[in-house]
Amino acid sequence: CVTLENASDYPVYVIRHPKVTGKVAVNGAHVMEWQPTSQAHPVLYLSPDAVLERGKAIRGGIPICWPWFGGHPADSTKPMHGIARILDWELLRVDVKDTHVAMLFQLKSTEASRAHWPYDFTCHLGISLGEKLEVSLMTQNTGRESFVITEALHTYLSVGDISKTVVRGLTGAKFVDTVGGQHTPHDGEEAPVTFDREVDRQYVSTGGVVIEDPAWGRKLIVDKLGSGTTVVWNPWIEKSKRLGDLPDEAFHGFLCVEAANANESAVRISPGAEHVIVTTVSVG
Ligand code: TA6
Repeated sequence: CVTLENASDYPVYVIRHPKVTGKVAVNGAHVMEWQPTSQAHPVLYLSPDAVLERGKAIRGGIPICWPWFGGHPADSTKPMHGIARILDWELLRVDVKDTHVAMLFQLKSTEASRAHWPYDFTCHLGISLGEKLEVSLMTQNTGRESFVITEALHTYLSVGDISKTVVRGLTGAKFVDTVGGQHTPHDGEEAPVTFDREVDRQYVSTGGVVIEDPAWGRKLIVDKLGSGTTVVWNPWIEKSKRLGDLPDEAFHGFLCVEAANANESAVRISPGAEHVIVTTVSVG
């Protein structure tokens, strides 16, 4: 049901279960694929041009952005979206149930991580793959000084046609528009989120969203816990052209809806304390 495949020194756990198929890369404990067998269309989006190399982020699935979201707050030479998605995690356990497969990965601070971020931590990533996908990221401060993190479970979702897709659940929520490197605060809008250009918004919101995909006649429901920020992103054509691991026209078929903690939702974790952020994805 869960086998480790290691083509060209890139280990990936492959899940084949009556209810679900999936792939989780050791690099970044990255959920690359999750597909309920009940679904004709893909649910997570994975770029056909994704680069599968250790130490590099994968374009698609669910990148773990941690311990910072976006650029490093003080040093632009550090990796975009932190270090968790480019380090190898250790698989601690697998549980195969009739309805789902559960996996638990661990990342502990090392000399390599301290070179980028000078704190001691243990992270656990719990993944449940079934009709519903659940991903929970636990951060434990194992050091002697508090630290502050920003984070995102950066979920790429497949849709039939982005120009017909509508995201509901963020009405009235304040947001920061970060298109083109700006960081412009906006008051909430009454209209749902639609797409006719690049969208890159960090909403102040603790609730879930519903993604209506009329082209494929289905809804995707993203819920979350422990998250004060919801990020909605579609690169549209110009940014897609600039991303070497994404086909130019791929923007028509995906969006990102991310359970995050960014901006004012940054999380301070005291020595010995833990913090958990959870996202779930299901098909309506
Ligand atoms: O979550 C949205 C975002 O911050 C966008 O600004 C875009 O940069 C995206 O993440 C992808 O980032 P990446 O480093 O994975 O190319």
